[in-house]
Amino acid sequence: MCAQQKTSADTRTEFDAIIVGAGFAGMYMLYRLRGLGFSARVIERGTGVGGTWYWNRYPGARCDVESLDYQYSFSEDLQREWNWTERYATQPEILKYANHVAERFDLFSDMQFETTVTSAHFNEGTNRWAVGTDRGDRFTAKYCIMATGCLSASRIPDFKGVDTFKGDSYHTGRWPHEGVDFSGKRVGIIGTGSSAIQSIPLIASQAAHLTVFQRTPNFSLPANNERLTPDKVREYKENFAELKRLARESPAGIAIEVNEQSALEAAPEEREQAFEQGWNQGGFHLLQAYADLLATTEANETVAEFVRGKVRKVVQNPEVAETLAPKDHPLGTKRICIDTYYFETYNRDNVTLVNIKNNPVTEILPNGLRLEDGAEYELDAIVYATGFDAMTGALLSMDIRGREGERLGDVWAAGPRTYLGLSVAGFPNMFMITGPGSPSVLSNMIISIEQHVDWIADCMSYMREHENATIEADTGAQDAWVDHVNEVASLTLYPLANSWYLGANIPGKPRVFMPYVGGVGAYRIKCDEVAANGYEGFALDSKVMEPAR
Ligand code: NA7
Repeated sequence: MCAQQKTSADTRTEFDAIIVGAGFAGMYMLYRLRGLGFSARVIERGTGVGGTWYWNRYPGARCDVESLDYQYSFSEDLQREWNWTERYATQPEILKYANHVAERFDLFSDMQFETTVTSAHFNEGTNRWAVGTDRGDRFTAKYCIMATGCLSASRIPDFKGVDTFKGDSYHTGRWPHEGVDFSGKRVGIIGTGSSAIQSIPLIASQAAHLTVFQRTPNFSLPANNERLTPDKVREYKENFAELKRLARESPAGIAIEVNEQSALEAAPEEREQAFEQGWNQGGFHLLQAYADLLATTEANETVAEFVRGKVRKVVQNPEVAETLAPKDHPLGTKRICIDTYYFETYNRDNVTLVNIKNNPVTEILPNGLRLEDGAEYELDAIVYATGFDAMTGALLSMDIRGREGERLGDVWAAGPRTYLGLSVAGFPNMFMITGPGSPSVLSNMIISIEQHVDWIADCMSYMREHENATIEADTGAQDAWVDHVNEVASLTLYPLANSWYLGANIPGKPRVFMPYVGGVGAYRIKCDEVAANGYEGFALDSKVMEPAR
């Protein structure tokens, strides 16, 4: 079935809630609201569900959280009937899962595809949101729920001449659905973040030549991906409820045990052995070796040097190895990448690494690109693996206006300010799922999505029961939360890196550490306490009742 056939045939324009985005957040939000008897419409720009997994179809795209951990936990039947095949699921498999969920719970009938929300204005007379789209729709809803994703506004830097390129160019986050054949082509890839690190080995195996333009080397750990055995899957399924409980209470939304010992207290040989074991286990396991690896620069340096040593061992050309070995930020302060044969790829004859740290791309030419020192590279295809306007980009791409017509873009001119990452003062009845100021990208996204969706659904039920027309964050509570988010971030190593967590990848974007580093478990307790105390820090208004519909 194609998306046009799936898209809602419903002609209503008034709903209890408009949900923007049909990724994992929007899908589960719709499921919960339906179950509670609220009317809702999901508006989605793409032709299908899946969000990140709909858009990021570049070769080698996989989740960096293990598949058994990266799945919904709300339905026992769903988890029992779905079987992941690999330790780290590929993008096609995750997209298949998203479609399975949408079909299994009949979500498509309340979804509208190929539609971009362009505006959302709060009407103080009716206490309703007016939501406009690029197709001319005008919806109204009591609630406007932003399920727009943290990494959905893809970004090509404004290089001079981007449009003059005569070959084919692609952004990893907007990959063609039909795939790309690079056979016989001279390909250039700009960027060495997670998307590049996953796609480089596959593009290199196909292209005539691949030139990698690297501004900042990244720490990358081997996935050690493998087929999941039936025993492993059975064991996970049998312990599903307990594992999910542990994940919800954990710092990062994944049920893993961390050694309580300090890396600095261990003897060098013992430490080497512990790191080797973590490295061989694959993925983020290396970080479990000691409790303080992400806490102090000294402890961090022990593991960072271990990883640099691995790069030097794998990459045969010492100069290339040194260029690939990250030294400008502590390990983990930029999103760690999980790879399959990334560093090995630089031993291929058809791969060249170009360090553009102090010699940036100055112009895209009709047949390639030019660097600041005048060097030119002839290319048949360019892959922009240049990332996203993270966390705020998708929200600010819409004209969102709250009380007195105030624009979200103006309110956030110096960086995002939210209460709990869920709500913004002055924007009543608008919720964000995994918004800035919540653990979001520092966690297993599905766990954080479910927590926010459940909190929002409970809040809407509470308001219905108490006949509240609006809920709105207090400015004081919001200020206190923003201060807390900043304070805990300042106690960590995160601010030491120029990361997209800080908006540092976008020239001119205010440098504010956007996700909440306090941990998923502690954050959940805080949100639950707020709700249990009658939505402490929010103003609930019942003076103006909803108009009859
Ligand atoms: P990332 O992680 O933001 O990576 C983008 C890469 O592009 C990164 O290496 C950037 O270098 C590079 N970049 C960005 N702008 C430029 C310019 N102007 N010139 C050269 N290089 C540039 O995006 P991904 O898509 O790889 O991954 C996003 C997340 O998806 C990832 O963290 C996982 O959570 C999944 P920089 O480091 O800024 O120097």
